[in-house]
Amino acid sequence: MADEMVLLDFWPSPFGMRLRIALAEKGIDYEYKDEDLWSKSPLLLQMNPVHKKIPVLTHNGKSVYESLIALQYTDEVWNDKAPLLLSDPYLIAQARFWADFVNKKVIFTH
Ligand SMILES: N[C@@H](CCC(=O)N[C@@H](CS)C(=O)NCC(=O)O)C(=O)O
Repeated sequence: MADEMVLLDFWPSPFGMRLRIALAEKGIDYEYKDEDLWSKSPLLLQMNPVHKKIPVLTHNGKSVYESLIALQYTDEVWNDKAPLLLSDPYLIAQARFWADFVNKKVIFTH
């Protein structure tokens, strides 16, 4: 049975963009649902009850949220397709630095 993937997102979100890029790199098909962050859907509230934020990746009905955790999950589940991190520990550290930089410096609030 094929995996059922849904991405709850908001198109300008850099956090959602991370996941969209990773899913594209890995060639994973998914249903895209754009959220209205000013009127959040019951699905978003149900799937991310802790932060109530996008992006949320649902995989066969189970939700994964926080974009870096969802990226890591994607990389672990589809570890045979386009690894997201290189094997050199220094290059991995650099990639993690920039991921952390986006977390700390890119702010989207309403
Ligand atoms: N640390 C979170 C940040 C996610 C985030 O800030 N999402 C924003 C959109 S870019 C959001 O859902 N905002 C709605 C809100 O704050 O209620 C992640 O990496 O997934």
